[in-house]
Amino acid sequence: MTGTCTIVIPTYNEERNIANIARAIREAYPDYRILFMDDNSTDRSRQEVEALNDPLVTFYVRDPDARGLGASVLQGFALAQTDYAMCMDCDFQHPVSALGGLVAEMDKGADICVGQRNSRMSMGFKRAMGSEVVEAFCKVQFWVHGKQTTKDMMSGLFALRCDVFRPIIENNWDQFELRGWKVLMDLLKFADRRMSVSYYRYDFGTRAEGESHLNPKVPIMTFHQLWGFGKWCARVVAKIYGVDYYEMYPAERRRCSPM
Ligand SMILES: Nc1nc2c(ncn2[C@@H]2O[C@H](COP(=O)(O)OP(=O)(O)OP(=O)(O)O)[C@@H](O)[C@H]2O)c(=O)[nH]1
Ligand SMILES: [Mg+2]
Repeated sequence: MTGTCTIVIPTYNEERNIANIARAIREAYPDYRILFMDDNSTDRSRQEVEALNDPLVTFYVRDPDARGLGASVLQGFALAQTDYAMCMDCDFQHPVSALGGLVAEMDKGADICVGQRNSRMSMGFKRAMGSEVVEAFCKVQFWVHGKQTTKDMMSGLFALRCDVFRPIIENNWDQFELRGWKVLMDLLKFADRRMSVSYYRYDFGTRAEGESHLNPKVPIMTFHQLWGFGKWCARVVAKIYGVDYYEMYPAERRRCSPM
């Protein structure tokens, strides 16, 4: 192992944030590695990172046929060569000042440290309430299926021990929601219930620059992660949003009768 922590940052067209976030992390944490997992951005993201000329920053261009936020983060975790890996967004919604706190929790012996949002209100009232309701639903499903839950299971900021999670990722790759956004939830489906979980609270912010990538497929994919009843809910949500569920999940066309 070389160094303590790799910060895995999934990116798509983040030219207005990408160099700023790398600089901010480097200024605060001189020894952290930064691994941008980029899904073939069409803007100047790559040039922005290359101009930094920082040997601890990697711009990894992913396979265009295997795109997905979930896949990007999981692949980044599997590639990390450090004791810990942590994921965060590129747009400063996750404060750089929180990263050291998560690593300090990991140093105390945790297998995973979840960044716990003090409030979700920066997303706006409607989205924050929706997020809380969906999270409660997820927790019930996890409980019904005998799986480990955590606080803030949909947090996009969390750190983990690479030696514990690399085999989980490699052994279950095809079962993850690879285009989905709720990576922590996906990992918890396969993690040992006895693992040690710690928390670090932080203030969730608003996007600094650039445009949001959130779209109606995100809640559909989140429900799809939640076994049979979740998949049924995903089909209902797809219908509400006018999204073709079977185009998203063609393999299920044969198994389920259309609604
Ligand atoms: N690799 C990869 N990264 C993505 C993809 N979609 C989004 N991202 C990145 O995932 C992170 C979260 O996306 P955001 O657009 O910030 O989503 P959000 O935080 O729900 O939306 P806002 O609150 O409006 O910022 C950002 O760093 C994006 O660049 C994707 O398809 N592939
Ligand atoms: Mg964001």
